[in-house]
Amino acid sequence: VGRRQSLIEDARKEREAAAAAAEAAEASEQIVFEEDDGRALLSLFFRLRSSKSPALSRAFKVFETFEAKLHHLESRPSRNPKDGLEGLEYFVQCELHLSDVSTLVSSIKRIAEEVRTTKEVKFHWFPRKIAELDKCHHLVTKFDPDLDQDHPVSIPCLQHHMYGCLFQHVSNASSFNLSGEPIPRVEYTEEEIGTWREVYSTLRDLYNTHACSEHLEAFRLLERHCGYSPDNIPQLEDVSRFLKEQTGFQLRPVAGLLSARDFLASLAFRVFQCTQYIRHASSPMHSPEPDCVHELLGHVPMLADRTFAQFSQAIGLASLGASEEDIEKLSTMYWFTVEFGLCKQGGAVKAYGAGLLSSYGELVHSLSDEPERREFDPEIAAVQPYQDQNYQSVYFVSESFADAKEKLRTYVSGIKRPFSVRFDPYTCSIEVLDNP
Ligand code: HBI
Ligand code: NLE
Ligand code: FE
Repeated sequence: VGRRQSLIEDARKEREAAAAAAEAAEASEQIVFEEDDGRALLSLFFRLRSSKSPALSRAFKVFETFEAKLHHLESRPSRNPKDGLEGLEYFVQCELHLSDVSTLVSSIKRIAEEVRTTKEVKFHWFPRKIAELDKCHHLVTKFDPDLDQDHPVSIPCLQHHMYGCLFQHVSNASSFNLSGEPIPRVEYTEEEIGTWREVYSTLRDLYNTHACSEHLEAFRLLERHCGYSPDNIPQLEDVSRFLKEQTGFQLRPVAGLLSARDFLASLAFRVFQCTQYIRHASSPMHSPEPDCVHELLGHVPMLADRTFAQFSQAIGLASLGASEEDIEKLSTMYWFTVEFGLCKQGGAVKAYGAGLLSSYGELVHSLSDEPERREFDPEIAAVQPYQDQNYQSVYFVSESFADAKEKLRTYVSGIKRPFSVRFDPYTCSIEVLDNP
């Protein structure tokens, strides 16, 4: 009796939860989108009054309708005395689209009794078309849209490091879509241009001895063709056009730090999400968060290199639909390569990480005697602890980008996903191939 009581209690709770979820889904379209296309492993327990075929075949019609892949099916005589000798209890495990789970469960509830379920997300939704990246800008830091719209304002969540006409940057980013519209131009203030000038002049001198050859070469092109100079903060639109010609990478304005999943997903499409605002004048030589100095001086020149572009896209492709754990590892590896990577060149060690190339202080520190330098190994770099508020104490040194790309390929092939992905450059979309 105790067991039956608890089953009934569970069934009641399940009904209430389902009703609440349906109500929430109705109230917010977003929930439906979030679950769109992901896959779920669903375990179902239910009871049919009769073991005769109509009840059972109706139940199986439901699984068929939702194209659920049956992984496990088990039945046993019902323990409910009401069912007499006829009834059976079923335990089914199946795999189906995440977005179909609630409809399948409610369909089963119409024909069966004591339906109980548990669901496990098998993989997360990810964009398949480049236009779907417009749905991938979940900010990790939140802005207050009620802030003064006309005056330069500080950004509390960025720890007062940045400032500028925040409203302009946020609205540029949140309304932007990738269907060919140009990135809105920003008018920077004299003070902002002053900050840029100071960082630009200092870094430019240092690049000759500290930056890798790929960065130096692209930087020369950017000065010649893209308005890079101490007195001008280049516009994302112009830079994006330049990059598109070099490696097919394009820029997309973004309002701040994105979730690692969203940020990495865009790399799969050769889209780089860039902030447009600039760091605060009081700390020109280092900013813990990305800003346009970091994007334009650090990332952009590197994205103009063919092999580096392939490396970046490979991390992005590996992240699509990956588990939380693998996203964490990929983003840590991104940190120690794309952001803070060093490489060997002509017998010396040089910087290629954007976080180094945009920070005078850390660029000097990274090649000094202070930090530890280790040979790049993705397995190790993916789990190396780091902090993001100050200089790194460990850096990873690659033999070359080609070598880093090869090592990444090996690492990525060890990541388990129930499918594989391929980027189709003609349609800018992701082909998904089911792994048997
Ligand atoms: N978002 N806008 C932005 N810029 C980044 O560099 C960035 C991000 N979100 C996450 C992130 N970087 C890191 O987690 C990477 O390691 C992926
Ligand atoms: N520390 C870098 C800079 O000052 O430009 C930014 C790092 C962003 C991850
Ligand atoms: Fe960055």
